[in-house]
Amino acid sequence: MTRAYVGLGANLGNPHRCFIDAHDALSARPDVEVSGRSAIYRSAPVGPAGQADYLNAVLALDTPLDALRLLRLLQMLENDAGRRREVRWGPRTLDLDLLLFGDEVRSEEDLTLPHPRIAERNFVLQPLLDVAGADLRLPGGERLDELLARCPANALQRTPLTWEAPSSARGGSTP
Ligand code: A4P
Ligand code: MG
Repeated sequence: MTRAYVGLGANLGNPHRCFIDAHDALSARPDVEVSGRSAIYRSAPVGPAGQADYLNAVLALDTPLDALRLLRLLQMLENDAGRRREVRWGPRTLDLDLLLFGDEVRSEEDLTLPHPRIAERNFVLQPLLDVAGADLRLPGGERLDELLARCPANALQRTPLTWEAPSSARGGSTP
């Protein structure tokens, strides 16, 4: 079993719904256990101007899959959410980045671990810290809280959104 951390980002369509669907799809898999969920944050877009704000969050997963198989699964879930790859860093219905996969370090085009932009992004570091705790170190030895302290301050706001669908989206109130 390997502990992996997955970053979620979305700013098109219904980002909250996409987060819940991805979470539920991962939870339903026999080869993935969702072992931690961050708060859901709203963040100012990094990349091309004129995009809507993003929702960002992080899930901790325990899995017997290897890193590439997990990445393929995440890409399948992105496609299920209607993801189109058009503009780099452009708007998206759902982006699932493999942030960390145990202590694995690799730098192939297909899969770079840790994810190369973790340290530059407070919308990744803050939710990662929520689930992993400040003591988690990257394979290079850096502590999350130290990385966050040095990270550029990009507007980031914790939302009250949860990983459960609002009752109106479940088709009615429960008794
Ligand atoms: N790839 C390599 N390593 C990884 C990894 N660790 N996890 C490859 C996931 N994918 C990895 O990804 C491009 C290629 O990276 C894939 O073929 C994969 O095999 P993509 O998801 O198709 O394209 P992308 O997401 O547009 O590019 P990229 O470089 O992953 O963008 P980022 O870094 O994810 O940035 N602003 C805010 N506020 N919040 C956001 O979440 N996200 C982005 C996207 C830009 N601005 C944002 C946010
Ligand atoms: Mg990506």
